[in-house]
Amino acid sequence: MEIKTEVITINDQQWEEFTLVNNNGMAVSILNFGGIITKILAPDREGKLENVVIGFENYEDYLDNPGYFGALIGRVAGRIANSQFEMDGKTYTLPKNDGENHLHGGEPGFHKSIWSTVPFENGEETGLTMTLNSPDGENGYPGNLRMTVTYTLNNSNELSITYEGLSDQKTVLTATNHTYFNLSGNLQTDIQDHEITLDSSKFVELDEELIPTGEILDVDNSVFDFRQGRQMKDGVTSEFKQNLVANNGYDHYFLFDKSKEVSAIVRESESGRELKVITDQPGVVMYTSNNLPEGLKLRERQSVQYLGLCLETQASPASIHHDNFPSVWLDKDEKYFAKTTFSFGTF
Ligand code: G6D
Repeated sequence: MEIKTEVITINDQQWEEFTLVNNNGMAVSILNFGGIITKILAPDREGKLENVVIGFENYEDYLDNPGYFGALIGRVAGRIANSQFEMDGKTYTLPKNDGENHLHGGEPGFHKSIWSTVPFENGEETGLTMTLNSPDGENGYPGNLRMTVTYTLNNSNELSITYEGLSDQKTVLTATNHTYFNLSGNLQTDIQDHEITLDSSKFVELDEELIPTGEILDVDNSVFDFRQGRQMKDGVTSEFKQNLVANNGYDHYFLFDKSKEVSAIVRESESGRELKVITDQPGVVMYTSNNLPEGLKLRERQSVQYLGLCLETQASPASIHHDNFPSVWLDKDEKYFAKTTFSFGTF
């Protein structure tokens, strides 16, 4: 196990990039800025290590990062309708950064904050402990919130992300990571041929603004049924309204049936790479980069639509305005805990 550290000067800020390397040569690079995963080197079926995530060529581009590449997201990942919510008789108003709605915690949010970062390693794993204090009222959210995110890489090629939070007032919180995976290696192809399996029989219906309508739909007999595996491109060619509102793809919260230990599997047949997702979270937003801005200068190429697959494990912001959704409410002094493991293998 090894940790390499590099100082990167961006304008007047000094960022640090930590690269975690395990005994198989798998490497994960992470910035203290936004907790951003900038690169993951994972083996193909021949053992060839290639990058499997979207990342910028020039790090100053992470200052804008309209696609939230690789970033920690919070306080609330996803959209909050009308950028406000009621809590105990009081209305809280959040910044409108997505039309009339609030997206991904607002600015600066977790994705543009400098996290205090302490690397660690022992024989079997290496990682980073990252902490952030978000003051009461930041972006309109109640409560002084202390967040701790731990990235851990072990020698089984598993990258785990653990999120812990504690607020001195009742608040809302559901954090995630917004990495765009592409198992082809060095972004050689887009993700339309990736095969996805989800342990999910239900998903959340969206309106034209990508706001949950309050309805939970069955996946049966639709291109939202990933229980037996399905190629992502089915959502691109689909004429189903829910794929059309997402701009010809997926951008939806899937509720896990929790019938299997592994909640999601992604496979790419040319390379033989396989990614398994094990999580304690009740669901996942699967986003197939339908709205990825084109022409951004990435490490290997320019960005194009459908270049990466996001698996944002989390609870559902729909629970703020509707009953029967996985809750994002967090009581005063209640411990928030979430853990997701991304396990890289081959088939
Ligand atoms: C788009 O609708 C999508 C979001 O789900 C995604 O997180 C964001 O781009 C990066 O707004």
